[in-house]
Amino acid sequence: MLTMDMISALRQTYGAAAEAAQAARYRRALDAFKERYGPGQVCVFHAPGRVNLIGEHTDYNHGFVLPMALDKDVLLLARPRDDGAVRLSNIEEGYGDRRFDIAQDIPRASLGDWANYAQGPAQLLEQEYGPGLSGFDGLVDGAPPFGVPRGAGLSSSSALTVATAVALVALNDIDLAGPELADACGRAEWYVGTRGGIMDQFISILARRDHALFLDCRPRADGGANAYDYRHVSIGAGGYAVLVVDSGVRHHNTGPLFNRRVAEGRIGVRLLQRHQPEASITHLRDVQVVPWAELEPLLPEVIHRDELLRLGIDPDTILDGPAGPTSATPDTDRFYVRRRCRHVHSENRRVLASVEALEAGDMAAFGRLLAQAHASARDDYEISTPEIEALVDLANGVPGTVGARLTGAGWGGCIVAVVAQEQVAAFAQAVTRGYRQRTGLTATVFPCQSAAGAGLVYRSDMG
Ligand code: NG1
Repeated sequence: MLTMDMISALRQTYGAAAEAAQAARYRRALDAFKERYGPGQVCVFHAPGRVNLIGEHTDYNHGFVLPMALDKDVLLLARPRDDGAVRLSNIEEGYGDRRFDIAQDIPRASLGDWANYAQGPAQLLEQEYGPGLSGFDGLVDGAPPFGVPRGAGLSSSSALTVATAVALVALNDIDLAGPELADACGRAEWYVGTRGGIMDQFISILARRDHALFLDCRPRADGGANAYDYRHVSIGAGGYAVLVVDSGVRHHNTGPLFNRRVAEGRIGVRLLQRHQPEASITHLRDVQVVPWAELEPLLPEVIHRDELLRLGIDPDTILDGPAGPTSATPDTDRFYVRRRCRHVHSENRRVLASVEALEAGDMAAFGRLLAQAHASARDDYEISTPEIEALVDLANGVPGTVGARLTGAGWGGCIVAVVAQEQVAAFAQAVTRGYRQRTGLTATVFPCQSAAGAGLVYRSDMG
């Protein structure tokens, strides 16, 4: 039985139009929980995935991003335990059950195992807010069509990390919320082996319906390590839809490729430091105000490992922490420093210009920036694929498309397109049909209707 409380919680989280479908989904999840763990109280937490409008691979360089939360999310149903154990089931078959004990050093499950996304936040919270956190019995529901598509650059992994963190924080009465919680979740996710930034965790936690989040990923010097500048930017006014098109292509094990890009940015920083030791450059962000023409000559197009070692820069240790490139970088000796840094430098400027364009209602200008961002991600960051190129090309060919670009880490996954509202149906038809003709694959188009940020949705007393 769903109570009025639940209906109103669902409306607040997903909007009135989605209420009935979400109610059925929640009912199924609650039934599955009861079947697995028996009757009693249970809390339902949710954490949304996201689509990034612009600002790709800028977050870990302390740059700017503009993501938007999806209404696709991960649910975590949890019942507190008296001990520090966490038992996890998944509503989808094939995931298997997991169990771990919360500790300051939780042994990692094998690479890619879904338990790691829960173990990461559990370990970090125990280190920083323990000792002695209580665990829970949990059921995860990320099943389609409501769940975040996995491995598609829509941040399904961060959604699970964030859902686990909000559950542990709530069940243990930890005083941690907002940007501080998002920052902790960002660090917690390094546990899985990629050295990503904070974008995904921030948007999942701070999302506001029908708004994107303009986030400066550099912690503010004056406000402690967890103070960030951000503001919500209204999207959707003026008759435009944000559409996500999933290519259906998944590139597994992108961790090494991802970490490689992080390392190339850091090598760029180290080379710039050598030229300007007095400038205290710690991230590419520090040279954002310097015109690119001045920076370019200081950064080699490609630099070999031997040369780096000769300069006292060890690429094997440049990613401090658990997942250095020794363990996770493809074995190649070349680092493409100039073009990677050029992407980050130009992308940050595009994010700032995008916020200005959106706030001025200038969709044509925003569309041009999306196109430039795509070209930069493809040519300079080299993260596109033939399937993504086909989708962007098809999207640009539909009348009413303002702009389109790959979104997320890359190497497969999705594109995001901004399309005039009255062209949405025509867009979906033209793009899916064209994609099938060109590649033989099936693309899925869905609108980004942002849900509210992560947290407790509902507490149920199941008899
Ligand atoms: P996805 O697309 O979810 O793999 C990754 C990083 C982000 C950001 C983007 C690229 C994690 C958890 N996420 O996201 O921080 O760097 O790539 O813009 O590492």
